[in-house]
Amino acid sequence: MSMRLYSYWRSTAAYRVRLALNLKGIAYETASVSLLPGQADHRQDDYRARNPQMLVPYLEDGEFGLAQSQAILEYLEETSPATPLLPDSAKQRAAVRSFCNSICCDIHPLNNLRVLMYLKEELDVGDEQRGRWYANWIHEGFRAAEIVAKQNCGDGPFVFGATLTLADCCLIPQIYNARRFAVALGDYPQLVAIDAHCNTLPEFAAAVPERQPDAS
Ligand SMILES: N[C@@H](CCC(=O)N[C@@H](CS)C(=O)NCC(=O)O)C(=O)O
Repeated sequence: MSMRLYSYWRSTAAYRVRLALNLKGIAYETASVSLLPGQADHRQDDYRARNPQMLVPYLEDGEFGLAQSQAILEYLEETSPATPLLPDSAKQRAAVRSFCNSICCDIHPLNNLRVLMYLKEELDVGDEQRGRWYANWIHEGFRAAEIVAKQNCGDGPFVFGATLTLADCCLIPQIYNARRFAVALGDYPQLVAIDAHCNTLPEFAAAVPERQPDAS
């Protein structure tokens, strides 16, 4: 039985999981969960029964269900090791996870939909200031990611050199998201070059939000 990914086409966190599934050649079906404010499927009872956090992605592998993209990536890595997305050595694996955390723990949660909605609806923060909030956390995170990528990329083309890892699966969706919110990326030539290369690969092309069945 193929896996089922509860996903929204523009979800940055679901995009990470799509990349890992594609790179590992794992067949899956998409169950669309709209995050659009008027619809908010993720806040309905049936989805909440699956994932009490009311966030996407959520992966079902038969009877087994799992929330949190980082846990899902690790699960896929352990259960489908034939195309590894973590390096052999413990030190390199830790370095890849460290890079992933810098994006997934320290950029993305601050700019998540519910945070932006809270700023707007509860704290009455205007569009211009919310844009500044958004860009600030991207720049803060990408300034560091650019340095770490430069230290590790060598001749590239990936964050950790010649080998594609989970670092690329976490970086590319965050760059997509930054562009969507019109954040200038001129200070991050290394990150932009990695993104350009990754997007030439079919597994990345197939994961872009606009190519998903629920894209609108
Ligand atoms: N730490 C979670 C974050 C998941 C997450 O924040 N998903 C977003 C979409 S990228 C979401 O469902 N947002 C709904 C909301 O903010 O209400 C993960 O990595 O899976």
